[in-house]
Amino acid sequence: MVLDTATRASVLLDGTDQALLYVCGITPYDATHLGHAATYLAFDLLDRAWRDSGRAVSYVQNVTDIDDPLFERAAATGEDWASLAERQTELFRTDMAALRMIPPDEYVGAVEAIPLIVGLIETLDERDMVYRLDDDLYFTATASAGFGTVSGLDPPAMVKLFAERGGDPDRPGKRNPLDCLLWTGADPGEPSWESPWGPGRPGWHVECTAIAQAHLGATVDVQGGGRDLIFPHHEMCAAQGRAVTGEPFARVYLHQGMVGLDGEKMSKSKGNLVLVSALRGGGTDPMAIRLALLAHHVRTDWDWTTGDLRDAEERLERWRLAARVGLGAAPDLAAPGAQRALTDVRAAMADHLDSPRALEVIDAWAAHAIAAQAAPGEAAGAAMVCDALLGVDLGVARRVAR
Ligand code: 5CA
Ligand code: ZN
Repeated sequence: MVLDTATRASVLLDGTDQALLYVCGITPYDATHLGHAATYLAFDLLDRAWRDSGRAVSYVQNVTDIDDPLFERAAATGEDWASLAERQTELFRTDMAALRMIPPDEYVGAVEAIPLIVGLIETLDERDMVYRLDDDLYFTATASAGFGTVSGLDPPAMVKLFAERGGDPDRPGKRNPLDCLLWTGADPGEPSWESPWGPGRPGWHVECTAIAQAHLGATVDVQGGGRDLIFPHHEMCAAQGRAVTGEPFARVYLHQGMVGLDGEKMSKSKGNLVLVSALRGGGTDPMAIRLALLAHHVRTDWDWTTGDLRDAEERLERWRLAARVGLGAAPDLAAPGAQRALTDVRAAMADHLDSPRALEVIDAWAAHAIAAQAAPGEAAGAAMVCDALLGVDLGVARRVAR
């Protein structure tokens, strides 16, 4: 079960053999901070749980390689925006691999998705949900049936958040303050692309709607991201998606809590970042970073401290010590200790991706194994459970697999 943001209910994520996952990807500058990593970890756990239950997962992430902050950063440092985006996307992929996130089937950039985005705007236009203001195009968001059902916010709260998170509720000439940009006319000195409405570039929300629908279909099982994306981003994606197909955009909306530093949300724009690459560069074991993130529940907002890392390093050492006896042995998942670990970690993951509880399960196994000397097959089995369900490599399972 997971908690659906839209209905505020715990819902089962079972269903057909195929699971469709769309997670909002990075805007490629200053990647990858620990907040990003926490978000992608949450969906990696979901991906692993789905695969463990026998479902085939189709997983797509976008890369927002057209966006003001990216262009501004490139202009400030004198770097070409496209090479900045490419460099940061590559760094992100390397960080994700180091943290043992199963990669999505596709990373789709906004630039390469322009034809899809133009097509989607044309369909919205046929439905009479687009209007022009100067050189820009707007989506009549509030006219879309079901607008507001993802965030559950009332219009004044939406207007306030819209202004804080990149929207333009006060622009004169808009039909409704909450209408969102689909296309912006070209600004001199900024990158632009040809379209039926003249040169310009796409808005942010329409990027994710177009990519998700083209690559996964009308309705994904889960749209995911950090909690900061509930409004306006996921509300707008949902409204556009429904307007195009008449179907719900996502069955479930799942959000990761915000990771902060010193009491503030960790964000590129504030500059209060701890980067995965900086920790790795300083010699931190990526598995300790992963364990530090796993120690916090998906739904909890939390602040990163050096204590998080210290605790995770100690835990990793204990787990590796317990698993070491399994080195080279064939994993025996039927051994009682390994079987209990498998059953209990599965149960924790099925219960709202409760990773702190899963860590307690392995802690208990490790304490028992260290005190009572687990048999090699059991230790290799428990290590396999950590590897497969939690993505934590204890240096045993991989050697067995070779
Ligand atoms: N490109 C858009 C999504 S389409 C974007 O929000 N990019 S981002 O680089 O700002 O964030 C990437 C992902 O990390 C998003 O899902 C976002 O919700 C999540 N995220 C950003 N900051 C944090 C944070 N401090 N804690 C947890 N998750 C975060
Ligand atoms: Zn998105």
